[in-house]
Amino acid sequence: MPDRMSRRAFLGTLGAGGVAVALSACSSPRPATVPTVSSPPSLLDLTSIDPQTGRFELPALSYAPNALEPFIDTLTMQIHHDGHHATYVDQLNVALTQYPALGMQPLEQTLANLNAVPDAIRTSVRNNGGGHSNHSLFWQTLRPQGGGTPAGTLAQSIDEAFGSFAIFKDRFSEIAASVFGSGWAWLALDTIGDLQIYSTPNQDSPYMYNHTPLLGLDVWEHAYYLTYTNRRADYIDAWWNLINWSAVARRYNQARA
Ligand code: MN3
Repeated sequence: MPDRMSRRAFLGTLGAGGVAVALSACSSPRPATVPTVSSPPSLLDLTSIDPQTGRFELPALSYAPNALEPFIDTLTMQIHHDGHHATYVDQLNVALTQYPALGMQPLEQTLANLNAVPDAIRTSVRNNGGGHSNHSLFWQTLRPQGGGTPAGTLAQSIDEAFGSFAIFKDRFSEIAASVFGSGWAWLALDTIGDLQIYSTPNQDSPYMYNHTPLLGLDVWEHAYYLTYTNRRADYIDAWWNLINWSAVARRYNQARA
């Protein structure tokens, strides 16, 4: 598969050091050299800095912690948002205290240029900044009574890229199930505006590849263990019932605008 090889090589040149497995979105062959495009998709900001304190903030959930029952239980939501996510934000702020200029720029820009982050805090920014960004998207793309299928341009693009929504769903679930250890599965827009499904380890983010994440599934055990114990596949199946497809489509349209 020359396309897959070229993409892996391409990702490697970006130097973020991740081991994301980029899967070809479709079977059509693409030239080995990625053509230059006039307007790559924009990296949409997910996080914001409190102007009063100059620090990154934990975003509030737009629904109650029990609103995603029975698919994600209340205690998991509380621990995940108020505990895990809050800790990523706190640790990111600690890392950035000695580098105020870095703390002023959008986190997504920092993640996209990790090599420019000082050695002393690069790992912390990667893990905690990635964690903050990833979880910020995760909450936004869930909603009570979610699920179903996307509509509009996103639906068309998923059909074109993967063949059908059903194939996309199967492939995404497979990738999520096969993450070894802790990590994420993603639907992201790559640098030439194609949809890609792949996984990242730990808290690595699609922004590290200059990709725009549209939908991410957290498959760390902390995301599901209380209800699902070791049955990650059941959690993945349940998560499809919560997806806020209009939020995903909005990001897709904004990134391509
Ligand atoms: Mn998590």
